[in-house]
Amino acid sequence: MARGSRLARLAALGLLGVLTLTGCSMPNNEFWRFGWPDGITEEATAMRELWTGSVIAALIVGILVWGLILYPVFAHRKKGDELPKQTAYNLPLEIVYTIAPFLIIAALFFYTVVVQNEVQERSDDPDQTIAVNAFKWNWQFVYPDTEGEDGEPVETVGTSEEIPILVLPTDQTIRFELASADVIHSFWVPEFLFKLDVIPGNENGRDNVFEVVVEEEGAYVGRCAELCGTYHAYMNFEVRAVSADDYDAYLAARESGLDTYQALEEIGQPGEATTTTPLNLRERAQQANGG
Ligand SMILES: [Cu+2]
Repeated sequence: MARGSRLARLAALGLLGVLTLTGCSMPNNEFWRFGWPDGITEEATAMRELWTGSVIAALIVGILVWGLILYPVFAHRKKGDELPKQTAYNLPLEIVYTIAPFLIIAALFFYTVVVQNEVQERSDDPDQTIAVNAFKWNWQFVYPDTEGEDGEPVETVGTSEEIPILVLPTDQTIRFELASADVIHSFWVPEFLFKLDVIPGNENGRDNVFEVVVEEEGAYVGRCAELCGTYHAYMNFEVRAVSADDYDAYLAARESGLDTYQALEEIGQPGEATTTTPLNLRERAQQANGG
């Protein structure tokens, strides 16, 4: 009985540790990420913290279990020919190790749902809304709240010669409204640690919408993550995350008639994509043929 309640206390302590550890913010470095990739959005941070917390919780449980295995292995080695005291049926102990896994699962489930809701959350009034149109085989990015010289919203379209650059502001809520002109594509920015299928049509109330807050300026590659046809590999794009001021300046430059390249140069950014290049099939073929 005494041992049973001690174990129960230990289990409760472990669970408390899990709760506290997943509750506070986690250090972000190679070690504490435990192999998790480093993202650039608030949502990615929440996912990383969930991962770090889960690994720490797993390690706590693991160390407890390893200890419970190794202790009797060494403490109860054969001491003589006399048969040790035989025991069976410790009800409190059995209740503890039946309930403990459920408590662990409940804690992991709870924090997973919290983070999932945060990742999928949609604000009532996002700071920016961007329409992303996927088509065979490239992307069009439209800024619906803007008006270019031709009276149409500012947009950037990729071609086989040009990687489309999606300019985004940091520290603002950005809503992406994805649409496909033909087949299923998938909008994927690896550094967001997030991708969303772009399914044509909005039947059954389906919509392809998500939001992020980008925390770090920089250039990040984006890809189509759904094999959508022959030239699927053409569908690379680039996210260029800039400060809010630069973002406004970029849109103003676009509204005054500059193209994507010129407007980026205008705000001191490279006009062309820096993370990926257009897929040149002829060049690839020549390389494959050794010339
Ligand atoms: Cu695609």
